Amino acid sequence: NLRIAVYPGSFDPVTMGHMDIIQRAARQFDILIVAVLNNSSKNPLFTMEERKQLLQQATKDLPNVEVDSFSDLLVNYMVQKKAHVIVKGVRSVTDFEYEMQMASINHKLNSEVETIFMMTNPKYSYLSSSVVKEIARFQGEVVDLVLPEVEEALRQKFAPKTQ
Ligand code: COD
Repeated sequence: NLRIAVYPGSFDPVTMGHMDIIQRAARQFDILIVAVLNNSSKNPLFTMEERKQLLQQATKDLPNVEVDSFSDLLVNYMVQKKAHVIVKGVRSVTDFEYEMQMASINHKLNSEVETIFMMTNPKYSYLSSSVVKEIARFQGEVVDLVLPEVEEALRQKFAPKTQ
């Protein structure tokens, strides 16, 4: 019986904060599926394909980590993947309140699914994809906040348009 966990998110783009959770969660389960939400209501900077590709590069040395996407309710996706554990990262009280509500709803929808929380690495407690995008938009330094491939991808997204 494999212990399969899902780490869901937008990953727009993947940050060192996400990577820290991925590495730690991968040690706790047989298989960790990093699942990118295909959310039509959000307006992502990176396409689904780009977000998945960046995650695949970032996790290529972690043999028990898979990258996938979902557009369904998370609990339905969990059943489809035969996964029982949702992994969430918590940075703050604000994260906690939001995540607690999500965990309660998900438990109500499917009581076999367990949500576990991993505390952020204090090094990355301030770090989010939004912060990274904001800095990169204005040509600021994102070294140490994201992997080099992501830095390059951000540079290309925000490169001044040439005629
Ligand atoms: N340190 C630690 N954890 C972090 C850090 C950091 N620096 N940065 C982000 N995280 C954690 C977040 O807390 C989150 O757990 C995860 O990493 C992903 O973060 P994001 O920002 O990429 O993704 P979100 O928060 O936009 O993802 C939201 C979900 C996709 C998980 C959520 O919307 C969802 O499950 N949707 C599916 C529909 C559904 O089933 N909804 C629930 C019932 S209403």
